[in-house]
Amino acid sequence: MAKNMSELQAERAKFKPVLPAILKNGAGAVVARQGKRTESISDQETVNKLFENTYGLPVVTFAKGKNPSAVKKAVKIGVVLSGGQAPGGHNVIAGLFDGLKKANPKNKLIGFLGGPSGILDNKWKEITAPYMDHYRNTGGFDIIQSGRTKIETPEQFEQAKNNILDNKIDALVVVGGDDSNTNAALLAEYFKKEGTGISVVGVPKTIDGDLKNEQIESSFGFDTATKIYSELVGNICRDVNSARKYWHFVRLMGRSASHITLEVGFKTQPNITLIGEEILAKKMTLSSVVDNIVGVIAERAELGKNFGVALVPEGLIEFIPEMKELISALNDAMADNEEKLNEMGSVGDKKNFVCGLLPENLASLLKSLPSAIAAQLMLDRDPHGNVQVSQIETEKLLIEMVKVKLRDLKKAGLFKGKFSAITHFFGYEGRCGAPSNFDANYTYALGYNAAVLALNGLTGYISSVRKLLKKSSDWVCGGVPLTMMMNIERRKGKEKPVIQKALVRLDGAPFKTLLQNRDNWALTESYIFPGPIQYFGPSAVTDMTTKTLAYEQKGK
Ligand code: FBP
Repeated sequence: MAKNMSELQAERAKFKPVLPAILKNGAGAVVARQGKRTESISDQETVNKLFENTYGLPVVTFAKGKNPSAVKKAVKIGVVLSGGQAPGGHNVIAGLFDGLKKANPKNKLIGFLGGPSGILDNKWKEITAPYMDHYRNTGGFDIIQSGRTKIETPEQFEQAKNNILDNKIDALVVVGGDDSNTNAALLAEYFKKEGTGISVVGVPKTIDGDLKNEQIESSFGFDTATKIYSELVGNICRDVNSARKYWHFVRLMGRSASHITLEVGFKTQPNITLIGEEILAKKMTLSSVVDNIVGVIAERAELGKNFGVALVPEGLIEFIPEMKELISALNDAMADNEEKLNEMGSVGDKKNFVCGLLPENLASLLKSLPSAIAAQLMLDRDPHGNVQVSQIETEKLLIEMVKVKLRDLKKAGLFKGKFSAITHFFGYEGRCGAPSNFDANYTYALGYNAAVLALNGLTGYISSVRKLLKKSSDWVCGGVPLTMMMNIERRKGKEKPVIQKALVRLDGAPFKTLLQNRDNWALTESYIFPGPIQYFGPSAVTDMTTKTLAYEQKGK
């Protein structure tokens, strides 16, 4: 066993991902079938104008056929890992590496270091076979690290182009979420406009599960991360059921979408599963969200059950209309006054300054929040203009408000129970876990497929591997135009083309399944204890993927 390697890692190193049959013989045995011209999901005219050279590309599906031109010339490909870590990133690079070497042993793969800033600073490392082997089937992005730098100014686009041309790179593969793939689309457009011949191909990554559509059934990492959180939440459910004295409030990552919370809800069946998208659709106030929680706590208390588990999506705060309005106004005010705010030392000064810029109702809402939450709402935005919801302790805010309401109910003789709460936040714990069999196979296929897209000279596409509920050998491969997934949204105070996030659909089968069950789960102890991810053993345990995918794909 190599130094610094656990027993599990040593065994996992031997795992051989099973490629979709269509990719098995390499790029030379695959032809790209093109579908019809596509349109962006909305704002077609504006998106078209912004992507004059890459708009409207057809969806591509790979089929068997001889393709000598994809393997003839030796090429050099650059890869970058962008944004938050997600289990399986190393296998994307392994698939890319193997796909390139199978096509032509002289092909080269280099990895830009530390995310997109590596492209701008020209920091890279060649991925060689022994280096790659050390990382196969492992979690993390440490093979070349990641970062959230956004390539946005004209100078940065020019710098990226020059560095890529100087390194004689033929194609760039961007492994990222919606924001990073938006950046990939912009780079593809710029490189095409400049006549560089450099292809850009994206790979759908994010534990959040919100980069998906008809052709992208799931982003990678969602499967493993939700399995890790479900193990932890299942353990808490069992602890709660054993001790019967605490309420546990668990905030789960997922930024703007509640897919992770919903999936963990299915896998563990806790008493409360809050879904941000539902709260937005029902235009619920913070106070009414708290009333609903209090309702369940009080009903359980009547049954003598002063315990339970509640799941809270980390993006919840952004879904409550009044908070959403406040965050959006804060985003604009902070973007317009970035320099001034940076000069201010104390949070109090910042709050006073910002309150002066907000409409009266929003200023008083900000002032009414506990000071820790107000400070967390005013933290710096990420480079894409997103509020950093991972830093906002919504579960603590909810508990404080629940306590106040229960105190009032107690005074009125309407609550005779006890309420003692414990908080958790699970996010970073799941992002670098060793990929499940599903994610190990899926990411390897996505990377290999990205190599085939690049070797065909395709640009402005995201790697698409479909029919994910089938055996991996039967998966369908191809590419989806990035512009097809775009719309116009307000970012950092300006209208921008971005890939639309796939939120939980309230008319979708996963959410409807929650609706059918949640009243029962609220008052009973229907908890499920999924236990840790299994890498060895019966296929029903090792190869199953998410309930979300199973419900979404049922009947398709
Ligand atoms: P990506 O969208 O880049 O995959 O990141 C997802 C995520 O894990 C969110 O769930 C979370 O809110 C955020 O990253 C945290 O970001 P950071 O790692 O910068 O703290």
